[in-house]
Amino acid sequence: MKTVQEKNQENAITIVVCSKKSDNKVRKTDEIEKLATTAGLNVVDSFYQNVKDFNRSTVIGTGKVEEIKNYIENCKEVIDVAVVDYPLTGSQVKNLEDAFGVKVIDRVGLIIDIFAQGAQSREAKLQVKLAQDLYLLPRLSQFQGSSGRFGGVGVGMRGPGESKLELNRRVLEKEIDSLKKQIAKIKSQRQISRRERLESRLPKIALVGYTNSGKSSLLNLLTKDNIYADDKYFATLDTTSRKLFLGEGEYALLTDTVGFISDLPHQLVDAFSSTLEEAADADLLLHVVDVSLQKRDGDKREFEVNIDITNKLLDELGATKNRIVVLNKSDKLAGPVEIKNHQILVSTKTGAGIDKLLDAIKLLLN
Ligand SMILES: Nc1nc2c(ncn2[C@@H]2O[C@H](COP(=O)(O)OP(=O)(O)OP(=O)(O)O)[C@@H](O)[C@H]2O)c(=O)[nH]1
Ligand SMILES: [Mg+2]
Repeated sequence: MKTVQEKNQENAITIVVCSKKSDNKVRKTDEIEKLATTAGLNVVDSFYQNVKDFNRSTVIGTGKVEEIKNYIENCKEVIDVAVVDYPLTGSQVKNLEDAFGVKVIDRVGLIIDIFAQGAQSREAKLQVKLAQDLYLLPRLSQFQGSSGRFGGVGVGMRGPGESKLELNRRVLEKEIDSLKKQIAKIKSQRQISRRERLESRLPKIALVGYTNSGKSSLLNLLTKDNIYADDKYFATLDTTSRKLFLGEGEYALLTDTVGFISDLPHQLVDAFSSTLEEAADADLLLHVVDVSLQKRDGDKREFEVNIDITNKLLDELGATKNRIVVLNKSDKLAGPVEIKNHQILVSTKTGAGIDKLLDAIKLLLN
């Protein structure tokens, strides 16, 4: 049997748990698979269970546990990790690992792992480390046990917080405290430079929205820049600000930042709060939406659900300023869509609708 390091990629199965009436199996399966792929996993198969009465020790029922255990044992591929699309306690992870004989990671751990792999700036690295520590704290004993059992490598074990094996609770709490202070210091330094920016009287525009909606692509198009944009979740983890020319000597400062997702782990919201609040605090928000996500999701379509999720997070962050909803990727639409007030249809790929968007920006900033 090859080890993870030799294979270079871990094989995974995903397990989707639907517990609410609003949970959509197809959407959840697609999303967790895309997250797993973004984290570098090779998804071999997906499992699903509609859970009404929770099994306290394993979340999914004993029959499902047995079915998955048999699958893993008999699969021609060596399965390295089971990704559970549901928040698990430390003991639930341990019980599932005991049953399956492979590493188990939950959705929160997976998203934090993606952030851990992608963080570049000092601030993003500190924020990710804080999120990892906040996630780890209630799971410390389980983590130490499991990392020993499954080699301490691969998904869930990477990034700024990877050398946690010798930590105890007291050391971890101290580190959390120190990280919060370091992040606050960076924030206050940024506020000084922000004041400088305000003094230069440039209005501030922030790009917000669901991950993979095209925020970075829009910044690139509007400012003729070339920052990283890619067809995966959480391509952007660092805040980037660029000057945007609005015509006749007028400029604004356009800021791109981390994207949103349903059930964004609270550890990440807490750790990235300074970045997110600052974005939400701009004079104008461009809420970017991938309008090509037209699959039905209950009474709504997928892009409409994404709008609701983003709005909810923005409300939580206290965003009160003007918003333009930018319905992006119009080039991928098969037919016409209804455009509501404050919505503008664009494509950053073809440039369609961009002039109209710039007009709306100018109008709202004046
Ligand atoms: N067809 C089409 N693809 C687009 C359009 N805008 C962006 N994309 C693609 O969508 C993917 C995501 O774009 P990004 O700009 O990275 O999206 P983002 O919102 O910054 O994503 P995160 O930083 O990961 O949250 C990339 O592969 C882009 O090339 C568009 O108008 N049409
Ligand atoms: Mg981006």
